Amino acid sequence: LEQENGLREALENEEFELFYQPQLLIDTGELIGLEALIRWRRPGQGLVMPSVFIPVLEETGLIDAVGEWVLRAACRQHAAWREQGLNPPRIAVNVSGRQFLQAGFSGVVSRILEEQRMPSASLQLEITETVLTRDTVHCIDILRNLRELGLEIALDDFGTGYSSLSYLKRFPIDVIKLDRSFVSECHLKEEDAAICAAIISLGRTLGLKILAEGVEEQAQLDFLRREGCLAYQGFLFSPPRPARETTELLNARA
Ligand code: G
Ligand code: G
Ligand code: MN
Ligand code: NA
Repeated sequence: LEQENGLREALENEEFELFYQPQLLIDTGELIGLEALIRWRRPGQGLVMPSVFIPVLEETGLIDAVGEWVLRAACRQHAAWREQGLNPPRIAVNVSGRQFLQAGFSGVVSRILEEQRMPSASLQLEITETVLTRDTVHCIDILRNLRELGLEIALDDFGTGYSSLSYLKRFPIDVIKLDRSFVSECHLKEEDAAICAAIISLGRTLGLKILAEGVEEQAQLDFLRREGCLAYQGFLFSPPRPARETTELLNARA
């Protein structure tokens, strides 16, 4: 309960903050996206990472309100960058399972897009594959509604859940995010290389974009390029950084 009250106050006192991690095309290095990742700047305690508080937000239901804050904050930041003439790329926002399945979620998204004058094609929502295993017919419905708004859907942490591959054909999605657990040793272990290659190949066949997560080394990037992976993010190019530093990156590229 103490944690819950702390998080409620964090929302009221605007202690949450978004960091942004660049996403790049593997072939050209073009900046194609920024993943928004929440942080809690807790007075006297420094930066608290989402793995610590997202589970509490989920358990208490506060994730609906915080998730809405994240969406609005990301769209507002995109608007600020547009107004500065920085030609910002698409922003990817993580959506938790509970938030995704909440009644009226696509209505919330639609309202925020309008309110922030966000070009819907500039927003991507990341859903983990585990969420989609619950009530598939209902999930497909929600995904359709969201895509009708004009935004993109990415399947986060792909390969780590229990969904069958046939889901890929049934779900209206745009992007597969190849989980970092496979990428981290794709240049060293034959098994991981095979899994990455198979996911990339399957995704390409189905007409999906593939983005590799957690790329830390040039050798990983070289492997992914050879296999035909479209895009990547990871410490090799940049960790998630605060908005101000991301503005500098956009300025340097403008
Ligand atoms: O940055 P990192 O430690 O930055 O993020 C850890 C995890 O927290 C990621 O797997 C991500 O899915 C989750 N996460 C980060 N930001 C958000 C957010 O705004 N909403 C939700 N639901 N999850 C997030
Ligand atoms: O939503 P998702 O689970 O993809 O969240 C991304 C997480 O991965 C964040 O915690 C982010 O800080 C982390 N991350 C991003 N790039 C790298 C990387 O190159 N290496 C590692 N170990 N973690 C990364
Ligand atoms: Mn993510
Ligand atoms: Na991920």
